[in-house]
Amino acid sequence: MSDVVLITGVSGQDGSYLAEYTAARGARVIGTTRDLGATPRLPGTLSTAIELVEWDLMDKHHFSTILDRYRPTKVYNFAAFSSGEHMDLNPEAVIEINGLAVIKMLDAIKLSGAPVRFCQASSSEVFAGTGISPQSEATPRVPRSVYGAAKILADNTIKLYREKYGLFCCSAFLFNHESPRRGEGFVTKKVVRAAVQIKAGRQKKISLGNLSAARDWGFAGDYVRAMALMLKAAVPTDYVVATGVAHTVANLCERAFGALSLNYRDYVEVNPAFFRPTEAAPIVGDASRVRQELGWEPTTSFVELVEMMVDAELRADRASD
Ligand code: G4F
Repeated sequence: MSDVVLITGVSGQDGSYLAEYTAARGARVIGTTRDLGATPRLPGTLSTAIELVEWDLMDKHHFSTILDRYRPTKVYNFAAFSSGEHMDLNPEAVIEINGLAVIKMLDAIKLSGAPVRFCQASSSEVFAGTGISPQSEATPRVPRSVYGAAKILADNTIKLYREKYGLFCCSAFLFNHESPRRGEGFVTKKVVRAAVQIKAGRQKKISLGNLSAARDWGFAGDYVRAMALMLKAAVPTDYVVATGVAHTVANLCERAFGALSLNYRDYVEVNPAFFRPTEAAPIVGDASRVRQELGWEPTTSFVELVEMMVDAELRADRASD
């Protein structure tokens, strides 16, 4: 029997990569969206490869009817507030969407009695206050934002439903993962876009926060592949998905501007308005477990990722001329 894959947040970066990955492997792909009329254009050939269905994440009854109607074999949850800059704004909405909505989905799956496999896009933000680095599955979850607290609520409920009710459900602790499809609120896209605009002579400077802030940046396409492996595994398990290598925002600037033969020091200004409180310890993942147990490997290095983003930005810029 071929897979029927249901993806929430399908129009976002991760949802669209996973939709492409699973559709290319013969799955019927159903993507949920809150408002069909307002759904952004899907990248590439996705608009013809997937079926869109309208669903408000807080409506558990409607999710049950979607489960009945499409009978998915796998559900991937990417629907979330994801912007790093705004992790504490509107805390109730963040808890509802990043936490409570996950519980509603799990419970609807439990009540349906169907053998649906569920994978949650969790985050390295759950480790932000831990003080231990690198972070693995064994690292205590200590949030530093409402966003992190909501993800932990979802992760704990997933573990509970797995252990108490036998659901095949798991969390992928995704460290920062980027691509040409990244939104502008994230530092990678902000830097790459500015570098291309500066090269074209349309922008003079870019203001950034802490240039020494370090992140473990990987390619989103690699990370959704890890999630697909998690739902193919014999047993449901939570995994850290990361490259294990940290780079600073300054390294990012150096690579992005360098790819355009520019020296970032000539264009980058530091603005304290973009500073965030520093983490208790560097956010770097130890992904040994997913590598050893599922054979996952990232295929794209940090340098290749930045160059891929710069190339895509240049192409988009030329196309818009
Ligand atoms: O790109 P960012 O905004 O990503 P952040 O906050 O790490 O969040 C992302 O990764 C998390 C996984 O760890 C996800 F949970 C979350 O959903 C999202 O995907 O910031 C990256 C780093 C930070 O240290 C930030 O302080 O870049 C630093 N930074 C320095 N200047 C900046 C800026 N970040 C942004 N967005 N804008 C700046 O001007």
